[in-house]
Amino acid sequence: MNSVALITGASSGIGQATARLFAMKGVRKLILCARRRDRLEALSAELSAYKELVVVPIAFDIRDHSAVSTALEPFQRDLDEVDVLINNAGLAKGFGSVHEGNLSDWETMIDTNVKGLLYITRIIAPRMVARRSGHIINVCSTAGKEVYPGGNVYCATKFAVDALTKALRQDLYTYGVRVGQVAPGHVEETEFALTRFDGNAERANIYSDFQPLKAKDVAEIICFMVSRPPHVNIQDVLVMSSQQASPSLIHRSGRS
Ligand code: 8X3
Repeated sequence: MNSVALITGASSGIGQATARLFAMKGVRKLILCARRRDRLEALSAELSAYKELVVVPIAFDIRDHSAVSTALEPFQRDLDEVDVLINNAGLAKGFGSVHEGNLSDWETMIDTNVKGLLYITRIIAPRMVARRSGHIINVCSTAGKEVYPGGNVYCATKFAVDALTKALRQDLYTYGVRVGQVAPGHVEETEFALTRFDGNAERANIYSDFQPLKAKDVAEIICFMVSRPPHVNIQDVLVMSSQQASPSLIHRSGRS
């Protein structure tokens, strides 16, 4: 994989696992974006073990359009080179009914999961169109396929991601730019549950009685998608652990 990849939400979970796997697979340059500079720098230091790899860590809050533009401004030449964009940044906040919902949580999810994805895509996609090549992978969710009680706004943002993947595919396929998504169910080794339950470790303890996917499982799928020959576009991969059959059907029979 002699490519240049940009990954959002690279400081943890699926983004971090994808960065590690891409590094191992020999990508030429990794542009790692996330909010937390210290974590990005730690990951960059770890990946500096790959001598041929150039790592460009860029810290910004994807929810803030002007922060996105300002942070990316000095990196125009790196951005011009991006062959693979992984729109991974996303989160869930809250797990209640709409009539009791928290507006600030809604805004955080909509701004990150939908608007943030659009801001980055609007910057990278025209460069891919100009080069007539590139590959965009969005990280969707089973929550983008089916709603479940308490999921409401999070599900709505992931339904939006699902729609944007389809729309981008239609917009870009005649320009040689591939578009696809992976829609995972429960994934451990991420901050998903802790963020959803506002740092409450007890409530976030939702993986103790079944084996969910691991971040690396999803990274491997992303890696497979982007390493297909140029005539192959994998548009959508819905993936859950063996013990999960839908967002709310989980066989809590113990961990493997
Ligand atoms: C993560 C999966 O089911 O908690 O997107 O929404 S779920």
